[in-house]
Amino acid sequence: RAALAALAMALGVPSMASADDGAPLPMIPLAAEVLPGQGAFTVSAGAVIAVPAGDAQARFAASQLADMVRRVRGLNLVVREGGQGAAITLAIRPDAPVAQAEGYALRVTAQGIRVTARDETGLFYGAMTVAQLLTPEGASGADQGPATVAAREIRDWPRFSWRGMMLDVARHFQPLDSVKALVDQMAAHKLNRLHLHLTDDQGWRLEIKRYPELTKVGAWRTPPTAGGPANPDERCGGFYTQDQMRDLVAYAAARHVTVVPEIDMPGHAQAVMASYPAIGVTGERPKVAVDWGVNPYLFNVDEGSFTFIQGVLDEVMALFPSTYIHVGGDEALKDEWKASPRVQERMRALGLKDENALQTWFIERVGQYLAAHGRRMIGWDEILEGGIPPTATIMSWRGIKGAVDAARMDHDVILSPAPTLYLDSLQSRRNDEPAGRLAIVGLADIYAYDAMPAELDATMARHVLGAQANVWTEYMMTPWHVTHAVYPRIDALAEGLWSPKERRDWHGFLARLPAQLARYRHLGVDAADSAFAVDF
Ligand code: TNX
Repeated sequence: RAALAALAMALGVPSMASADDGAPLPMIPLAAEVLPGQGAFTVSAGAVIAVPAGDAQARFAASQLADMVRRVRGLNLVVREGGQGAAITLAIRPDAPVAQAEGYALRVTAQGIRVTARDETGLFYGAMTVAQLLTPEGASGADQGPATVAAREIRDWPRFSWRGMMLDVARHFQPLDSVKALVDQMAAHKLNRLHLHLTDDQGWRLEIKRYPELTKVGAWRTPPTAGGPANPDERCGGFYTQDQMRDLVAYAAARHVTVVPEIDMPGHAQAVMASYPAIGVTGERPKVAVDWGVNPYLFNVDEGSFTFIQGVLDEVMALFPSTYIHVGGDEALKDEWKASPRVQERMRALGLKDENALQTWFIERVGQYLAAHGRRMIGWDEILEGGIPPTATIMSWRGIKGAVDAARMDHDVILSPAPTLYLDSLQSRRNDEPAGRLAIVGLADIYAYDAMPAELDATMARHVLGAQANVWTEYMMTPWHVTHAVYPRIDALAEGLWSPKERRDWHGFLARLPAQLARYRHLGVDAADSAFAVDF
């Protein structure tokens, strides 16, 4: 068939050649398998997307597809349950030709477009792919009205199960609508984990009914005036009420994105101590931090602290259905623990040899609490320093060593190494680049990143759940800045986490990118052009 198609093309026989022969397949991330077909199908205004009667998730996937196509190319499609003669059909089929979880099969023939999957997530991703196939023109300008799609067959499934983004809403509070806009694009890119960094020295961002001071006090700080000391007359900050968070979790779940909450401990906890000083080691009440870096405040290790933590986690678990709950564990300076006779006494009573071991004990205690409630604990790789907590999944940010070590000890791991997957890194040396960490991480750097550490053999490799990019927001005071940091680097990330390694092709990716940049333009997403700047 492929040979025939090539022959037809050579002879210039239009009916047999694909409508877009030679044009890049307008999809990111690229599908696992694509086979050419014959002919093409045109989707015109009013065309029907049919979904099975009573399948609300399929209906939602279809409406998301229709929404994207309407917003990007002004083409109105109609979603209908059941029925014959639809242009596009979406259906769950136990015998769909792709068996992998989250996978789908998509067939374009001269008669129409058909997506089948064995699970609803796969069906949703198939719908997202159809939306991309219907919006292929990129910068050509011929991007409105009916869309013609070449016949082909796509079989697609993810390389990794954890395809994530972390958003730090603690350093600068991010409005709910911006978070939802990020979820929209994550879903369109087949990313499925939104890790929310909800607490830090500079703010506590989640309403906890049992501890109201966390948001009355801990969510607010005096902003530093530009270049000068903090301005004591102003407040900056914010938090999500539990109703708002439930709304976000449901919004994300509908788009097959799991929101993973992080409550950072025992360090990065100054906002906790500003709200409830008794939870800290010294009992002193600091102000919510106004500057960045690593601050000294630590949780105490007595029963009062665990009562507090368990009370918080009870509400967190009620809000977030995620199996994984992140408990931080990064950058906890041990000075306060070292200086406290009571902490030292506890350490000795527990038979722990040093403060790192105490941190492991502390984190494991929290992990046990989560495990008793059917959840799993994630911690940053610092929690390995005192021996690995038995219940931990490790998120490795200081390079990949933590992940490699933990996988060898039979623990699951997620990679997010700095600086490559740190989207607070600058994208270029251009002088209009907004402020960020000094490393330069352009689009090509993210594209070149492979989440599977070469050090791991096949048995260890199964512990690598995947990876995520982290958006730390010390420098990002506005939603615009987050947008600039995320797009289009999210495209490189998504392809790295979804597409098979053998399909990785930088030039092919660049050829597929203009269509995506055009989608961003139509959707009002202000993607950074500096991601393409040549470094010199
Ligand atoms: C390190 S990564 C941190 C964050 C900062 C980030 C800045 C990690 C677990 N801790 O607190 O925001 O660097 O890039």
